[in-house]
Amino acid sequence: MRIAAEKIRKLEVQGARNVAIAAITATETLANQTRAKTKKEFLKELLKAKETLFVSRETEPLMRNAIRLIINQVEKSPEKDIKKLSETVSRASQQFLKDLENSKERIAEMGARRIGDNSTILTHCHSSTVTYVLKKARHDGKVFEVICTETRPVFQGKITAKEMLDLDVKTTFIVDSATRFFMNQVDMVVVGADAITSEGNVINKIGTSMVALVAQEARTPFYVVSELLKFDPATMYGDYEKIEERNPDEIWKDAPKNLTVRNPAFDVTRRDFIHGIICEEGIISPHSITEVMQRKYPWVFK
Ligand code: RUB
Repeated sequence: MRIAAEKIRKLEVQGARNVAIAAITATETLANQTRAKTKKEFLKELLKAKETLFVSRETEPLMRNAIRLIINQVEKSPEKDIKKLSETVSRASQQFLKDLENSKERIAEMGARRIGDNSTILTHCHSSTVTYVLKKARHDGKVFEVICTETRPVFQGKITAKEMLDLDVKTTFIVDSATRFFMNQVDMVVVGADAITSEGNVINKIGTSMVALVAQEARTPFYVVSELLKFDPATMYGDYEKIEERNPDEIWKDAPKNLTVRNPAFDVTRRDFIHGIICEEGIISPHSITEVMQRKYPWVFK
């Protein structure tokens, strides 16, 4: 479990979806290899794993929703036998992963339809959901260009750029601060999400809100592609989504002493900047997120 959490913390596993998948897989492995003798011990192990995973990256409600759902299945099971309980974890994990995969396919189908033929798409950071939508659009025969921001400080834009080239998509790589310079050539901005709040605001890689601001000023449509389960129910009850602040070394390794270097990993894009959230339920307004969640995933609020 520690190894999985370390990989997540160090960004060896990157992007909300991949983080959630790695956490689910690690939880399933832990349950399969447990030495617990009683249900109480088994639950204690699972809860400890949950803590370790949750602190590995703070702004990842998809991971939190998944792990909570899985542990909840064990808590409410009348079963006492450890083998059976570990099978419960496996079943819940596999079901979650399957649902996640289905959501991705639905998002790709609808998202790909929104990609205009001969259009230019700008994206920020690396979102596996965004690149999957673009892959689907490509396979559907759409011709488009992509502009990728490099995404300081750890350059996830390079992952996006390489994936686009693998799809034979004409790709341009720019520094983050060149976004306004190119925005007038862009037909649509598409970004992923790490978290969605009850007010419909979206948290994604640092710089996303600046891209949204620039897109609005240039009248360029700005879309978010996201599984609904990136919704954070705690925001509904007053909590703010925590913004992970990473090691300043990522920005400047041997920075002068006494210099303060800050490294927030994410920022908040207000719903007014977002044309639509492309999710498994269709293209929805960020304003309707809580309603859609209550209809589709009522268990999230329990
Ligand atoms: C990645 C990032 C991605 C979202 C969505 O940040 O902000 O846009 O996580 O990704 P980091 P996905 O590299 O710090 O994890 O669509 O793959 O869930």
